[in-house]
Amino acid sequence: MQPLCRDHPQPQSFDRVLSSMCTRPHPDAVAAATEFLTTNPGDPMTYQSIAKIESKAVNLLADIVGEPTATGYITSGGTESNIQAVHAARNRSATKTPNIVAPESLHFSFNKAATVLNVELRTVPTDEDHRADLTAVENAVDEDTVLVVGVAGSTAYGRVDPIPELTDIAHRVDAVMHVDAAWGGFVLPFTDHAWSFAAGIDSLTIDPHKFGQATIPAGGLLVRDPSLLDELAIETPYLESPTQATLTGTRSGAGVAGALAAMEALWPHGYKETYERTMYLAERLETELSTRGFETVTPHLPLVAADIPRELFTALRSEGWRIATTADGTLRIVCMPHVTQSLCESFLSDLDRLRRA
Ligand code: 0PR
Repeated sequence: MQPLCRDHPQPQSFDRVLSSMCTRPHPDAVAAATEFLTTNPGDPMTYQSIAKIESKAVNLLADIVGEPTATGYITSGGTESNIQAVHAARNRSATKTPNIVAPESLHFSFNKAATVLNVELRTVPTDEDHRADLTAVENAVDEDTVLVVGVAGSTAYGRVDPIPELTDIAHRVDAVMHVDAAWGGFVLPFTDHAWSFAAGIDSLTIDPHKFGQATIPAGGLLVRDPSLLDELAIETPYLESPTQATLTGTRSGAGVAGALAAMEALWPHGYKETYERTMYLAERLETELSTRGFETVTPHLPLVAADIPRELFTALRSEGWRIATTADGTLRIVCMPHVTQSLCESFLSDLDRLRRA
């Protein structure tokens, strides 16, 4: 049988992709996703096997973050996880004028959460190393603060906020401490930032469809105390299961099955190897770019930022390099698992040629 989309462009190849936080999925994830394409974890009493797979996937995510008793669900991605974290925190509080406090390095999904949930978003400056400024956070929280955000692997610079200190600040005003580790979650266990939920984090975003090498869509929302998830429960009169905590109704069984398969194949050794290889590449790229005289931001996780002239950026893009910039125009290269040494070398050689042109 001919594929239905035979007249359309080929699906994405990862050649020359240095901008994405997604990557080529593990083959086991592709096989599992294909097998479970027609299942709906949103109706767990009807689709019982995918419901069991989801609970295994959540348990494995809980192991990865070092809090085996954490609970949660597989979301459609970091955006849904962050929205639901804000949602749960808002519902948990009695205040009529809720606010959330986050460093300006936050992902824009929190702006969506604030708009949809009618919560005030207070963003505070980061320090000179692009991490949350603790004094600024301290000054921004008050008795109406329902949630404090810490980013663990920021979208622009791959920075990790001081999570234990932010947690103290959050708990002093009885707010939920939420960590956005959507991108960083699968590499943090192998770094000095291997703090766990034991540090008091209440909720966490960790996305299998980014560094977890799962198929899209697969995000993760975890909570330390199940009562926080109960804040999201909506009665479901037409389903056999009584309540639902998810934002969407019908969900992708493919995403859930792909997430479990990827994590079973790669946790912990495969993820550790991937982290070591991509971190090495990020450090090499940074050295190479700074040797050429570009101002760089030292990578803490596998992400390099460098100030290159706009014309050079445009020339590289027109040669097919998929590269992106931060909000202030800095080149940002994400060393995802599909990024290899030869890809980096070929990027640098194109950059050298275009720079001299
Ligand atoms: N939190 C953080 C820290 C993120 O970096 C992202 C996505 C999210 C939450 C939201 O996750 P979802 O996109 O899964 O809802 N950051 C990337 C970005 O906005 C997303 C991305 C991924 C962009 C792949 C491009 C791409 O090809 O830049």
